[in-house]
Amino acid sequence: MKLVKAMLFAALVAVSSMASAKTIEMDVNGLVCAFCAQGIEKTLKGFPETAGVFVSLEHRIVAVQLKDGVDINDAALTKAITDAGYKLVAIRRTDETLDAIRSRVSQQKAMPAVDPSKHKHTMGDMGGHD
Ligand SMILES: [Cu+2]
Repeated sequence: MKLVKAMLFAALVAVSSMASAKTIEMDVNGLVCAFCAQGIEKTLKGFPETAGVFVSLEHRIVAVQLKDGVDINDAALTKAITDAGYKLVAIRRTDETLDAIRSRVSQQKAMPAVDPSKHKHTMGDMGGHD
């Protein structure tokens, strides 16, 4: 009986922590210039679950605010970002708003800049690099 209770508790915790995640924060490598940011933003706004997107080139952070009660699974996120030409390094789910993430990230030290001449975008194609 104890085991059943423990399992039930674990299931409840899992459900409630899933339901409470409002924002997905991701570390993404390969974001270099404003076109990268625009491309990734456009890609993520393509998900019907997305309420808003925040991209910090300086910190290689991409955050997706979710609509109420929905989530985008890790596999779909990984595929979208990989297909756009970037590398998804980490995924975190939080209750922070995009504004909270924006202000937290702005306090952090920027990553070393990547030389934008090392990559290029095709005009009109905002996603990924050659
Ligand atoms: Cu770029």
